[in-house]
Amino acid sequence: MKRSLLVFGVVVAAAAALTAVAFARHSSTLTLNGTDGPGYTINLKIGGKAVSKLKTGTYKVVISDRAAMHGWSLDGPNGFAKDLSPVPFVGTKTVTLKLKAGKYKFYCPAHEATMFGHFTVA
Ligand SMILES: [Cu+2]
Repeated sequence: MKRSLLVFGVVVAAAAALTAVAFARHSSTLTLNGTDGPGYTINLKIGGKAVSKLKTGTYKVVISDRAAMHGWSLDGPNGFAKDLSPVPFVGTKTVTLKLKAGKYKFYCPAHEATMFGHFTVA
């Protein structure tokens, strides 16, 4: 008797957890993960994959700035320009960005010629 109640409780909890995940997928904004450093590297990924195309909309952007000598900036259409993590900063910055259609370039402001990447929002 006690065991069957426990099993029932676990099943109910699992169902509740699944429901919560289903809701989260539909209601929360997608997260983009940007990094700079160590070394001369800069990236922007979504779900572990390099970002190349995104749909227009609102995104949570989490930048992991791993080097004081590097930063993480983003340029886009119509004069869009955001310095998400300045050069001396090391740590994590989180911002919410509304991305409109166009071409975007992320780069390190100190080494823009070699540390950059592009993606398109459509
Ligand atoms: Cu740099």
